[in-house]
Amino acid sequence: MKPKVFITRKIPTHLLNKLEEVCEVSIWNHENTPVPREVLEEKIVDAVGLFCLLTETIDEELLQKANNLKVISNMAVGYNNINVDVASKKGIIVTNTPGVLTETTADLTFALLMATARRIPEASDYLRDGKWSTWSPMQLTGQDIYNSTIGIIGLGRIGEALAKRAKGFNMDILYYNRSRKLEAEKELGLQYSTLENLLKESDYVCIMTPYTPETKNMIRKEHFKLMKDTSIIINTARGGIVNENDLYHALVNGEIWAAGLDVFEQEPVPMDHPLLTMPNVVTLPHIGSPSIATRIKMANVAVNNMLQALNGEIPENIVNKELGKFNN
Ligand code: 8YV
Repeated sequence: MKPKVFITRKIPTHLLNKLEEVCEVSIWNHENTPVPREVLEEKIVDAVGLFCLLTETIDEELLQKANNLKVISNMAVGYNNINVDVASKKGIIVTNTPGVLTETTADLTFALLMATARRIPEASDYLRDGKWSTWSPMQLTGQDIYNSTIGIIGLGRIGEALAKRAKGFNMDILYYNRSRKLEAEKELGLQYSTLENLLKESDYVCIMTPYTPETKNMIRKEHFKLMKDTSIIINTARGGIVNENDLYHALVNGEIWAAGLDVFEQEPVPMDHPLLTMPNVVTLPHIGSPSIATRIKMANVAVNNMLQALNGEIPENIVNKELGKFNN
């Protein structure tokens, strides 16, 4: 009998076929509607494999219903949507898709930085709204990027890829991380900094750290007060790392100059969110990783992780590594 696998979103046909060769696959095939909780609750009962996205909350209550589940393959590098502790206690392997989305997400982060600094969406709307009737020297003026200072909070793979882009713009690069990255310091000329110093010195503060209980609300009221009034905050990591209410007030009070946000505490972001009313906030619908090629690579890695686990192997991208050791 083939093991049952539930997939919460459409994946490329060739990858679906690959799974179907060895699994009995059922799929939530509705592109624009997330899988309803009751369907997830029903499917989890006898699924051996769950292939999901960040949009699915795999919490303790759901995991307690899983009688046969061996593996959760998350098609994302982040896995804050999954209660990994409970999964581990139940012996369920959790996997993610690191590596393949690094450069694409760093590209988007730098694009958002540039769009925010030079007010590109606002300028585009200005033209299309028929407001371009004349020219005045200080109209739509932004901030310089070349030769400025960037502060990177979280120097993982994507943070380091962002630093490489910043180096091309001759930026001074500060970083704050749990541990020092001496090789990256040498190769890219990065300077290790305290969080306070980074906030004080940077023209661009980029949030690149994973979302964990330690990083929840990491940037709040007192941190905005340290920043320059010309500085810009960019978040392509997770919304909950920056306190949105405090960010809104920092922008209203002119404590910082602008923000570029690809992520929000609640996604999709409610349309009456105060940050959506600010002209100096550039907003994106969480599009760090979706280039066509990267999305196919992510799905491929997630399928391989699933197949390895179902085959009794330790998947290449196991998150709860203690289970891998135990199985060994
Ligand atoms: C995805 C992401 O868009 O990988 C991540 O952690 O945030 C993005 O790449 C999203 O997670 C898809 O599940």
